Amino acid sequence: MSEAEMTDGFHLVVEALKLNGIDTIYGVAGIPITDLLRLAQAEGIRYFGFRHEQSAGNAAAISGFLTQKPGVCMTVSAPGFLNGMVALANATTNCFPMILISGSSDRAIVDLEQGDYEELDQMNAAKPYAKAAYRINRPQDIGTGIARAIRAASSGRPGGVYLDLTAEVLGSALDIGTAKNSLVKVVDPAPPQPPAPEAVARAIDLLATAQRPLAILGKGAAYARADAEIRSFVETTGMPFLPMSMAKGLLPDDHPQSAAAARSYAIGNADVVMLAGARLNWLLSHGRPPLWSEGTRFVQVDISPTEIDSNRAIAAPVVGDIKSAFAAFNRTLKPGRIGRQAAWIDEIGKRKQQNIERMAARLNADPSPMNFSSALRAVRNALTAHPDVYIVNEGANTLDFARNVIDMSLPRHRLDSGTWGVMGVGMGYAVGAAAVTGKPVVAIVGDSAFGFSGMEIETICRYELPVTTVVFNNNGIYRGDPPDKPYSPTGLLRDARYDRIIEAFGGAGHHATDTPNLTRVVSEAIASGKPALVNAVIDPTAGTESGHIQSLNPRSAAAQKT
Ligand code: ADP
Ligand code: TPW
Ligand code: MG
Repeated sequence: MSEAEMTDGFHLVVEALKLNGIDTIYGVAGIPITDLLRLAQAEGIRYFGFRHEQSAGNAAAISGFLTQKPGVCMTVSAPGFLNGMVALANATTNCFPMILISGSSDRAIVDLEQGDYEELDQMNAAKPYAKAAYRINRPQDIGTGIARAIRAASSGRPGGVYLDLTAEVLGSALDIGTAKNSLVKVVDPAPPQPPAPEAVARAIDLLATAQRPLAILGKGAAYARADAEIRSFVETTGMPFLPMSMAKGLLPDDHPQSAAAARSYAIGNADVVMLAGARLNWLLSHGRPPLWSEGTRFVQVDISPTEIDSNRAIAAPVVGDIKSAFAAFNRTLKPGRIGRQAAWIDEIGKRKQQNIERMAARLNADPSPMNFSSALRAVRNALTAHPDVYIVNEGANTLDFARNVIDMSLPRHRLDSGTWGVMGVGMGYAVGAAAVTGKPVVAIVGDSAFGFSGMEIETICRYELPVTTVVFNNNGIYRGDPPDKPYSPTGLLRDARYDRIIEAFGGAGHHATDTPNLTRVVSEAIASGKPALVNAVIDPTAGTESGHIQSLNPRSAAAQKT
């Protein structure tokens, strides 16, 4: 057979990805994937090279959330793979579709632990943290392997899939005929899963008994792209709703039915709660008292059957995809079935008003140095002219305050620390969001949070991405140390100038110590469409330990029990 009739694993992987519409890869190059990345780029796939695999993986994960197509991250063996695994585990935890593809060493040597270069049994290491983990052992299986990875990542409850590609498979030759026949174009990777009609009827019947109904929308609802169906249901029923943080904007935060500014009251007093794409995990206090009342009954709409009853009995489970489920609710809904409960709506409205006024007083103060509220007001003022900006947010106080102060008006525009409350997603999410949307991104990050992925500022500058990073610099994790004291476990360098980091890479650095300046530089940075970093100086005494979750610190938790 002549050479012209042969192909190899490298080419087959690229063809299989392209055939399935994977047009972007995030990664870090090295043996054995360097040539694979070169070939992918030459064949028209966009490649974003990072400084650390965790950020590349985070970019892939958030691309998955934003597009419903698995984001693809490629890494080298053992250490590169493990760096990427943190992002894959985070994707699985947050239900984002992602595929981590790592090159691996010689299986014969790895399996006998004979000490190969970058030796690790990657597939088995990945299994506990991934939705699925597969290995491709023969070049003719590349098409099937990639098809299985795509389906596993995006169908049902989405998650992270690990795909192991041995160096041997990449380098193996295969005749073109066999190769072409082995490719698989995945048809309908995430098919709709409509709920049973009885489940829909049961949910509507339960809601019809409610005096004080409440809808809680989670990031699963945002992911489902059922924006119109959900809006129609919420508005037709007139029921108040609460968005979880990454579901903010699914209905605009200034929607009259939003109960966000009366959250505890609404949760504590609702008699029927409809959860849509939101788990009753720690972020919702597991559905238990004291936040929740014992008598509340639940409708839960979720694609994962085992999510139901995970923390509390669910009276009306609706297992299916949210788009189909809400379409079915809207068809089933008869006018007047679920009443507008005037007293309930009025009471929520009153409490909202009180809380909004209380917050306004804090927001309008202008202390020097700036605190979280005043600095966020300044950033918010810069954002009002740009509602299409994607917001990335991580930190403790920086996260808690920004979630409340920065209103969202469009779905899937707020990307944050998510289910794990993880630090380090910032720059990866910013690159991924800019890459797949082409829209400006503003990353609002604590100074500690920024440090976890800060070197990706070089990546942002290299690709000239429209990302403005605003570092809320209070000299520490939660707060800064008092002057003239040794650094404590939470302290970070006093008065660090993070803005100078981006200048080293040719980006625009800004140092802002007051609110008018902060608004001005953030506005300019967004309008420039170029990489920028704003060092926003925040009072080092302003933050509280652990932000809003101090009750989870073991010492506070123990004190509460006694
Ligand atoms: P949040 O943190 O916003 O409360 P969670 O991540 O806890 O949200 O919950 C997301 C839920 O959404 C998961 O239980 C997941 O199974 C579910 N989910 C994801 N996609 C869909 C979909 N298309 N339809 C229905 N449920 C979905
Ligand atoms: C991967 C623990 C939670 S919040 C935080 C850490 C280190 C940083 C808070 O400081 P920051 O924000 O960002 O300066 P602010 O505004 O309160 O000062 N490692 C990982 N994830 C988590 N969550 C931690 C550690 C943590
Ligand atoms: Mg800080």
